Amino acid sequence: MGTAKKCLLTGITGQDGSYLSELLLEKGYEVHGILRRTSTFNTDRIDHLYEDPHSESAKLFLHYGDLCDGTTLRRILEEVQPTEIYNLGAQSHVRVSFDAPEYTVDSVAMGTLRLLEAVRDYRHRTGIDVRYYQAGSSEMFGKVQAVPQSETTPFYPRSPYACAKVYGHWQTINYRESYDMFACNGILFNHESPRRGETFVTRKITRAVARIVAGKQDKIYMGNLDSKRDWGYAKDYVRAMWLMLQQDKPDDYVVATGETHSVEEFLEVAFGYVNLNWSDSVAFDERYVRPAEVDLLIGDPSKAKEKLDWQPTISFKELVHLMVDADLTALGLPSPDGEKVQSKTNDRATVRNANSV
Ligand code: NDP
Ligand code: GDR
Repeated sequence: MGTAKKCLLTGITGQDGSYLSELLLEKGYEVHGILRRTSTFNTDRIDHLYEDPHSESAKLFLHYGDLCDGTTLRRILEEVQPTEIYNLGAQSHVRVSFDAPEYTVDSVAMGTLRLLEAVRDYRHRTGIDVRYYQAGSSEMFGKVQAVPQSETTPFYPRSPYACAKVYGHWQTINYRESYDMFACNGILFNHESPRRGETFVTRKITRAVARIVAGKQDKIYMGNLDSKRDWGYAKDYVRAMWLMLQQDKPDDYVVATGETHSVEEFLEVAFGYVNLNWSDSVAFDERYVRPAEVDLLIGDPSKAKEKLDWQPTISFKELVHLMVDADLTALGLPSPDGEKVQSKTNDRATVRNANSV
């Protein structure tokens, strides 16, 4: 390992972890990621970045660990000695958090606390001025208190996941204020991509569109189509994470597009792109309805625009098209007119067997 700036990511195998790793490698960082041990490989989103660690040119290194295991987090910090830490790891599915609340809260809330405590001690012992990013979520706004939602809008979380994220948010502020730690909260609104997990609504839809075109599926079962989300492109959003840690002072930022669309609108654009009518293929299944819903999210990204000089580069329609294109391409099908969008992003779909989405 050389003298490059070192960063450590939890959640490196997830959607955001993969895009952030790409960005940090491009910027010359040595990237270290925490990987959960699983019985099958879970690294498909980062395989294209991985090189044999014995190679001189290797810049990406993986370490087995878990946010539920504080001892290992401490050991990895000591080993890696990073100057930037991005806490992206989480049981991140809102619907699943109602089924598995204890585990969700352990990984999301307690996991954040374990990591912050480990960082605090590591910083104290080594004197390294480490910078910390906390992956906060628009889900924290939950039940609408104001429109659009900004850094000053009160939280009203509506799921075990969102409650856990609120805890992580406030602990991050507490560590910043109590220990003078460079710690930032990103309050990120939904961001999507061809690497989005197959059980989140956008990817579930674009994957189904491609499979319906391919004749592999005829129906898609869904829950509430009325909720509205502020959907952006994940590659844009990881840039904002990095920018937060490059500022003179730590702060909290909303990252969003400032536009909102319903799930039904997403269906319309995705099915319309391949000349299909969504209502011919969509059926209702109660299992996808949440005990409490978040009806309307729309972010105000003014602060990120002004202070970070950040803005989104992909529109809602482009995002939907690029995701459908990527899912069509993954099945060997041509895209309707996606050349344009795909060449803008050069993004490909992660392909896995997901039978129960
Ligand atoms: P993903 O679900 O795609 O990835 C989650 C990552 O966390 C995976 O690498 C997963 O590992 C890892 N992970 C899960 N449980 C643990 C654990 N106990 N210990 C360590 N790692 C764990 O999420 P995204 O990439 O979409 O999101 C990244 C972060 O940003 C998450 O914290 C999410 O809650 C938050 N967020 C996401 C938004 C979005 O729209 N995408 C918006 C706002 C916030 P494995 O691959 O093994 O499952
Ligand atoms: P969300 O994303 O809960 O906003 O959390 P998701 O894509 O799961 O749901 C968005 C909206 O779509 C509705 N919906 C369905 N959702 C899923 N998953 N499956 C369905 O079949 C379906 N039918 C309708 C939902 O009810 C909801 O209103 C995501 C995650 O990435 C979080 O980790 C992150 O913090 C927030 O975004 C910001």
